[in-house]
Amino acid sequence: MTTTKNPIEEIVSEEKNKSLRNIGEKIINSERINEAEGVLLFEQASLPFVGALANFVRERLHGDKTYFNRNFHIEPTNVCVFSCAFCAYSRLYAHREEGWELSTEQMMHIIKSYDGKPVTEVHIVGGVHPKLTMQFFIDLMKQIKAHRPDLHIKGYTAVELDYMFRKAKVTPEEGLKLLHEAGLDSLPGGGAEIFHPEIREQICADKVDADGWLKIHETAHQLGMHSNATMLFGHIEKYWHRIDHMERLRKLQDKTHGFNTFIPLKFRNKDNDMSHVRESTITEDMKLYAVARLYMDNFPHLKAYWPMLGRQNAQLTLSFGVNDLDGTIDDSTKIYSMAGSEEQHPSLSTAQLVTLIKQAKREPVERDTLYHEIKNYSNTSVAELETSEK
Ligand code: V47
Ligand code: SF4
Repeated sequence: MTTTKNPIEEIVSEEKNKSLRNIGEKIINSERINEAEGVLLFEQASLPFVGALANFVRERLHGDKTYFNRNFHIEPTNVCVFSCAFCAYSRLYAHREEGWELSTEQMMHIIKSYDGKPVTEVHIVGGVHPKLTMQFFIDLMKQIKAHRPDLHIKGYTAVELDYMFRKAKVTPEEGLKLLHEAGLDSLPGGGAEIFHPEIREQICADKVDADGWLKIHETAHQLGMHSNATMLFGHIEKYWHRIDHMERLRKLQDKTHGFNTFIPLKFRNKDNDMSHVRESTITEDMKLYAVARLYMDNFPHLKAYWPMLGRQNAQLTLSFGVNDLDGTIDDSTKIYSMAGSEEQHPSLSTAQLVTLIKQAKREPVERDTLYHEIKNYSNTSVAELETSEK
């Protein structure tokens, strides 16, 4: 009797490289790949091979569903005590007249400008300002929640939190408890960059190290909060630094299961101290997304952040393991436009985002921050959406 192979079994069995064939079989059988195998995928696998496997895993987990949320960003300040070499956005305190510092009233004005609009999340992230205290942010969150209790506050990278806690002389546990009580619902994934000290010391030596970053996320998870994790890729790191980074996250996720999403962030080189470093190609980017989907087997979601990649490349990632495109965002973030992203005013209406996902033959699903489904737009026409957004 002959058994027929399904398309992915066919692709794997036709692979000439035995080690890659073994990896492919492991993926099909839902077995975990190890660090050496992760590096091997970067070094030796073709883009179609990793892409097909990543797409297989993505569809096994989520079918065609592609999530997005309706959110907006508040960036309280770009004044920062740190000097990350890749950052085009921050200004040192001594040059703060070139930057911005929003007052609580100005931030509440932004919050109120969304009154009546169907946003579910505010993402608060910015520079590490030496004069802004933990109490300032506690008061801000209390005011946001008093005005709009339903709005999920995803805020403050582990870098901002580490500085806040050290200044307030509290432990991560004490600090996170206070912020959580004041209204902080979850943590964004920023500040992770590349964990390995060989790279971290060259690109962001003075901010929280890998253990400090991981400790803050672990503590948040223990307190019942969820978080995301990022990786800044495509600069001076080697393949094994990427795998080392993902391995540290995978280990913590085995322990806490508190991460929602892994978000690879493509390095952009405009107007920063790493402008001499070339940016990665789209082919390299797609391979990174695919390997991330295969390696991060305990992360439910893989996100492509479209303001940094550009819309069409973000659409392409949907064939390389990605199942989340972040959100509508609303022109409220500057971190990428200042570093050279094509998206100078990142803003997509729901109709545009839904169209982008449908063009890629996927199913657009609006979610909240914790991935509860709000609405499946498969059967909603774009005309209907455009009318409802007027
Ligand atoms: O940590 C800064 C990155 C991050 C550059 O959790 C750059 O949902 C590329 O973490 N080229 C902050 N990247 C933003 C962030 C984020 C964004 C969207 C969603 C979420 C989430 C988190 O921005 C920093 C750094 O890795 N970044 N400069 C640059 N030149
Ligand atoms: Fe400051 Fe963040 Fe920019 Fe680093 S990446 S300099 S911590 S704003």
